[in-house]
Amino acid sequence: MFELNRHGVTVSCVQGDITQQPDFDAVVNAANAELRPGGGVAGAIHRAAGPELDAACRSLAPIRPGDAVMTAGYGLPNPWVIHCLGPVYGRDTPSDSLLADCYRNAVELADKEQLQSIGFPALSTGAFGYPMEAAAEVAFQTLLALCASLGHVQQVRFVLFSHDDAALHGRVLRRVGVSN
Ligand code: AR6
Repeated sequence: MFELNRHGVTVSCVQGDITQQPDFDAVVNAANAELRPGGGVAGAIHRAAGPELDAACRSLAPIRPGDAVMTAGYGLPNPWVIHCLGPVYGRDTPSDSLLADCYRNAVELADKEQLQSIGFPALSTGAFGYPMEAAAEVAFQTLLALCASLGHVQQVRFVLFSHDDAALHGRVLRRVGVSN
């Protein structure tokens, strides 16, 4: 676990499952454009939330790379889910600015809805093929630059499936935090 505080916002990296973060107001779904269950994070979130989530998503789809939309969490331990469509690495271009849009739009939506805490998976780093270290740099640069403008969000947690991915995110967060 590694964390740093910027302008009253704590940004942390932990190993775990994004569907098991009961102390957070919202978790972020690594969605597909149609907001359907799919695999990876999206499959896990829809399994935990149940069929009401799939029904709620229908009127919001399709979304475009970089977009963020919000639904209730239904069977999840969180009241809210923010669904982001990350870029397919190298196909949706420029991939770095589209990935930055995801993080910016998700955290600004959470703040607009007066949420205090938001948990992210490593968007685009699974089926969408974004190299993890490069993705983590985009994520932390984007989020640290936003901290000063947030009025409600106080906790941003990155939840990584493996210990190695959590350790890598901790290293990148420390590095980005020193230079930003
Ligand atoms: N908790 C935390 N991290 C997870 C979990 C979990 N339960 N499950 C996977 N990861 P992905 P993408 C990690 O593929 O690349 C889906 O099929 C995983 O190891 O979920 O944005 C959708 O339907 C990886 O590092 O998201 C879309 O079509 C990261 O989460 C497409 O995949 C993201 O992996 C989205 O692809």
